[in-house]
Amino acid sequence: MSVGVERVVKFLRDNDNYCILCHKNLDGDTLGGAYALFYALLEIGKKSKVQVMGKEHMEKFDFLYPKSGCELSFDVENFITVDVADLMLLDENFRDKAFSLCIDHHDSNKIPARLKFVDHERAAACELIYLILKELGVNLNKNILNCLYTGICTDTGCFKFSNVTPLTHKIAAELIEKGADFSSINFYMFDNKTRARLQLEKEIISNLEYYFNGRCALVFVTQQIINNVNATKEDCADIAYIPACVHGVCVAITAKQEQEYCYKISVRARNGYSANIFCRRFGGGGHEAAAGCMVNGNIGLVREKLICALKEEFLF
Ligand SMILES: [Mn+2]
Repeated sequence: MSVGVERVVKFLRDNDNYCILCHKNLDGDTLGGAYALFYALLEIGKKSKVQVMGKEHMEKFDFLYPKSGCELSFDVENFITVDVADLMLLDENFRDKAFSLCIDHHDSNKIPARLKFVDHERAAACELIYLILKELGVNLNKNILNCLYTGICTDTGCFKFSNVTPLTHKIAAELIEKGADFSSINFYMFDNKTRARLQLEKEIISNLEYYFNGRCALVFVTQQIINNVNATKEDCADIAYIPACVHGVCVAITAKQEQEYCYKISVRARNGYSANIFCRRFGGGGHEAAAGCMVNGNIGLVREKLICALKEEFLF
């Protein structure tokens, strides 16, 4: 059961010393949402810090971080998760914390928090953060504007995914009106690419496999491919959209090798096919249009498992 936004604001006003947790596989929504909340708490005189999992770092998100000096030292009293659907998306040493507040937009949310502000109809956790900050009545300064805009544009694929609602555009319009650097943010989030990334895209395109009259596309991205083109972890982000943009493809699967016999599967689906339902067969999940799971085996076995599941689930 989700609480109302007034309850969230009461909690934030009545307490202090927050640690805001982002999810693993850092993205613009979890980081932008966490820092928007951080900057807002700073505005109302509360102490907080943002905790990124492991040593995850993506250069393109560097502008979201505060300039040194506004990080205060304090003993954490309250843990808040932003955009985190599952405890497995937190580092082990954070999984057993008592979570005071969970802010999320995943249908599959399983975080055992005292207060849950969860709405799967919101395109991004940053939409929920926006609603909280409006209710809190803080001035949306430049840092907050850019953080919220980044979360919303990245989680909606630049306002193109089916999760976009009229509210998404209304919020974005207000952020732009107040001075969010939308044009530069969109360029760095979507158009600017390293040479290694372009080489990786070339490899992905040449390794695409098509099934079921071209309704499914599948690609294996092995460690060998990644090493050959010298791609960093950041270069490998968001590759799942590539097979999904092929004409006629309704279900697109990207299988990225994590270990010798373990593949991280990212599914993109359209036209009534559910990526979430497909991934749940393998113990994963996500949204209707985008979901993920892990599948073990060598390439041959993983391919067989995926194709078999496609047949069973979607009656191809
Ligand atoms: Mn999100």
